[in-house]
Amino acid sequence: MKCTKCGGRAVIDLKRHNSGFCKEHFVEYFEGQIHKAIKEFRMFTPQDRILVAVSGGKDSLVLWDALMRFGYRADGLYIDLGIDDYAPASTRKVEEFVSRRPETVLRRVTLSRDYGYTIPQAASQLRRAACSPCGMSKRYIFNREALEGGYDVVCTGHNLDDEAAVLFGNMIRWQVGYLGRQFPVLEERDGGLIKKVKPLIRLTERETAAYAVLNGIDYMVEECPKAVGARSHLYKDLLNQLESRSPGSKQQFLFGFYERGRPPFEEQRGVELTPCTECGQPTSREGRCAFCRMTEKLAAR
Ligand code: Q46
Ligand code: ZN
Ligand code: ZN
Repeated sequence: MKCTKCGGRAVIDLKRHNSGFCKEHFVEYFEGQIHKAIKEFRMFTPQDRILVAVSGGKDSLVLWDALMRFGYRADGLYIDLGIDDYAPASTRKVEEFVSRRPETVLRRVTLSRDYGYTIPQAASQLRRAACSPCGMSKRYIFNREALEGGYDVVCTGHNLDDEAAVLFGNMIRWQVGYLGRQFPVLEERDGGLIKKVKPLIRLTERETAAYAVLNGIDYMVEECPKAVGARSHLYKDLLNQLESRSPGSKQQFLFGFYERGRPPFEEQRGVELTPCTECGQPTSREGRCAFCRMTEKLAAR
């Protein structure tokens, strides 16, 4: 296959765009899609201080690398979740990444040291699937670290495949509250909720992996062991089957939702936020936030 732009040898074909690219033009396409998302959804400006949530996986490391390369003021935040062998291996990937880029600033949180629990402990004590306390802990810590560090925006590495699968799951169960909030930008809210954005929203997992390999970004290939059997995998498989028969469907599904499907659900939003009486972070309930209630339960057991 030939590069659509220069006629040279293509290293990747992108059926949904009906094109193929050589290395140089794939990198140009990939970075162009990030710039386009940042602009289209008004994610941030060069003046903003950005905190990138990094896990050691390809998406977050590629995102952080690209933002620094574009000249944004982007620092990283890594949370050691204490998950079996996965956490130490992820930590090593992030440390390696940082050691090759001496100008980077990495904020680190270790759940066991800083909050007194690990995700497997929380899951077994609360008798919940690991992703439940994990998701809550990550949301809480991203916001808290961003506020304490004086950042304007938190960036996560969610891509087109992730968001299409989440949308599909929310539609299957008609989670109208979640549908209203599903967007590449969640604006800052009074009461201390920092703006959150997803600059890789126009790119797929396969494209991010290709970009990482072409740019020598070494990442954690193994997935979190707690993700095994997750419903999101089933949704991704189904959407990939659809995509292979009808290229472009996934993007139409997600971006069509942003443009035309989401507005009626958006009206469901708008709950008031008040500061948690214990930690001061914003919460939608009176009194203590969900995170403080969870950590209290863990401490009691
Ligand atoms: S890290 Fe945490 Fe994920 Fe592992 S426990 Fe679930 S939520 S799968 S992105
Ligand atoms: Zn080319
Ligand atoms: Zn709290």
